[in-house]
Amino acid sequence: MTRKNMGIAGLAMPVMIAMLLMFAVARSVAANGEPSAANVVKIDNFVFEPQTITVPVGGTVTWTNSDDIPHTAVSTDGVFKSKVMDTDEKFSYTFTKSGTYSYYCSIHPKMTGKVVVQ
Ligand SMILES: [Cu+2]
Repeated sequence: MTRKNMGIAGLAMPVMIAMLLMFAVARSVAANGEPSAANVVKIDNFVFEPQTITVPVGGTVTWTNSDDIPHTAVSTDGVFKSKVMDTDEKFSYTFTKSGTYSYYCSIHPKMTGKVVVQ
């Protein structure tokens, strides 16, 4: 290796380590700050996806409206009720008791889904 190459390697190493550290920090922020992808119900094309979602007791489910028309998520038993979600709006609810929670879209009642808390 020439002296010039050694210089580049010596500079590149700390930069790479710094980038790796920044990547690790960004990842841990995403893991703690945002709801995990597993607890997200996406609404698109008049469908709740996944139609049945299972979360632990104390888990939070976040509904995200990815459709270009408004939807809601309303518990059949009145446990939770979102406001009307326009495109890209979200609604979250934390489930503190185990059970099966059926819900539907009050604007389009044929849209149904289920949250299983266990
Ligand atoms: Cu709807």
